[in-house]
Amino acid sequence: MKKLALLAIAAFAVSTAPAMADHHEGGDHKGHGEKMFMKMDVNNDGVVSREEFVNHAGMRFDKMDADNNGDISMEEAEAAKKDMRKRMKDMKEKMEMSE
Ligand SMILES: [Ca+2]
Ligand SMILES: [Ca+2]
Repeated sequence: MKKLALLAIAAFAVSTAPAMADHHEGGDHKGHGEKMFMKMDVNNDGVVSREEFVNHAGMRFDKMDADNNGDISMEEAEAAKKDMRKRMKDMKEKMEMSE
């Protein structure tokens, strides 16, 4: 259980890190944390329960575990981080283009 909690925190850190990094670049960064929160708040009761948090982290874990062997290797973690950065960048570019 302790391991799972640590993974949940790690997954959360990975998911929020790019948003924080973007913070200094200016542009449209508002609402990202809120969106993230709403995504995690599956039953929309305004709070993220432990279960919702762990579920979300679990989904993230499954996504990161590219070869589905039940472990996230350093490579998989790095790949997920890079993938996340790329997606954030794509999203940002799309948003800027649509303006
Ligand atoms: Ca909730
Ligand atoms: Ca793996």
